[in-house]
Amino acid sequence: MPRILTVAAAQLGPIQRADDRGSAVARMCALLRQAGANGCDLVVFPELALTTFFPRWFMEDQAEVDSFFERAMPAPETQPLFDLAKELAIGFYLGFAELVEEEGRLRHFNTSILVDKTGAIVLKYRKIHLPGHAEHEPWRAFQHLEKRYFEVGNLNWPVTRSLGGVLGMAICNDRRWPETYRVMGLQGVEMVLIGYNTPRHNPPAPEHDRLSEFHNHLAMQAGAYQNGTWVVGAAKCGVEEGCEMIGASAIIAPTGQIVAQALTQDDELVIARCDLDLCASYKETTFNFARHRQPDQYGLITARAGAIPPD
Ligand code: CDT
Repeated sequence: MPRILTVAAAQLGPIQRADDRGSAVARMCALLRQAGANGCDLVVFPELALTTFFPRWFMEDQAEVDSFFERAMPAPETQPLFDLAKELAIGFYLGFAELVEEEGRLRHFNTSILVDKTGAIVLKYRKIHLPGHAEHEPWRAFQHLEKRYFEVGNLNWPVTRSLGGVLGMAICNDRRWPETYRVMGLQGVEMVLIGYNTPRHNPPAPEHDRLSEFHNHLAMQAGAYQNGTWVVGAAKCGVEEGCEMIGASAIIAPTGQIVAQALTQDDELVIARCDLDLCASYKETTFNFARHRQPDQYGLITARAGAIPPD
């Protein structure tokens, strides 16, 4: 019997600043119902799915920044999502800004959770690769202040056995880094769930803009193939507060092939029946890590962050 997980990338169109969490949750519930009608086991929502992508603004008032964060999960505004998913027996991935008291202080993380079919949170991840900058840079058309508003995640990349497979998570910019997938690959991951918010325009490198969708897929397809895993990428996209973000949500097989892809830049469900046993032939042959990897030769990867070319 193949291990089939029917998965939906639940792409969201724009969420404007004036839109409250209730309206975002209502849209996600509508997608959950569609997923239920299509026999889905798991739905992947985007990064920071409850609000507009607020790191585009420089804010000096910490209370204003904190208004975009969740102090509890679930909370009254998000409880309907948990209730409906449980009623439909669907698991889900949700990205949100997490404000938590830890080590005796308030901490801010860009977080995702995996909720199983019973409504229990079974895995939490805090984004490690925070892109952008920490100070106001007025020359930009818009800011990307993730390095200001979030701390680097402190949970590494955990994976868990859930929904019949070995599942892991990453968030947006993480998908561009091979280390993200490899750390989970070394734990036998069979499906990596990724939510993202990717502005088309990258102010420091506008020459990349026309390649945005290509780079999105290139990185996720490589991660899937090189680790023998499924990858599910779910965008928040469209024109949000005047800033265009790419869609192109996709479900990628361990072969590296895209098996389903979004057609719009709006709320849309992208569905695929994923055979988790398809991972095995990659994990056991070309990417049999135990047989072929040479970790003794990879020391620089953990010893050094930036490249140092020879003299
Ligand atoms: N949200 C997020 O991580 N976005 C980044 C934008 C990179 S440009 C600063 C991404 O990698 O898609």
